[in-house]
Amino acid sequence: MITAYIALGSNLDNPGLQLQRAVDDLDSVSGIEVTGVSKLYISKPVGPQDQPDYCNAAVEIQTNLEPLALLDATQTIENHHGRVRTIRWGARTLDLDMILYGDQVINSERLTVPHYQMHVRNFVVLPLFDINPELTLPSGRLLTQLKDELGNDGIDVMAEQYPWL
Ligand code: ROI
Repeated sequence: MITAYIALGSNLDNPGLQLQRAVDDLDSVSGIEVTGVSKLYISKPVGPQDQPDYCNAAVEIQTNLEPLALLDATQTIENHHGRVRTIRWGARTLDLDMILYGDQVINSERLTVPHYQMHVRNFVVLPLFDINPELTLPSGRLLTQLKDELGNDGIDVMAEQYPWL
């Protein structure tokens, strides 16, 4: 079993509910067990500003799926939530980003782990910190240090305890 972390984001079609359903969807995949859920956050869009605010969260999972099989599973769930890939950095019903997969570093055509922008996104780092404040990245960096650097600009807690809604 590998411990992995997945970041969740949505800013369309009842974002909080999209994320809550996505947690259940992940847990119901054979080979995935959700073992930790962050608080639910609301955050200002990073990138194009002409889109709604986001809901963000993260989950910890135990999985026996290989990285690309896990990616397939998350993309299937995104598609079931009506995800349509249009413009880069545009609004979306559901985004599931594999942030960490054990302590593996992966650079393949389909997958980059750790997520290449996690260290500049407080909407990823704060939820991870809720679940595991002791987390160390494969690079040796401490999550707590990243969190202190990034601060709380543009992000607020919407709900503390899962189920959030
Ligand atoms: N901005 C916020 N606040 N939250 C996200 O999940 C998010 N996801 C994205 C982009 C468009 C970069 N901006 C975001 O993909």
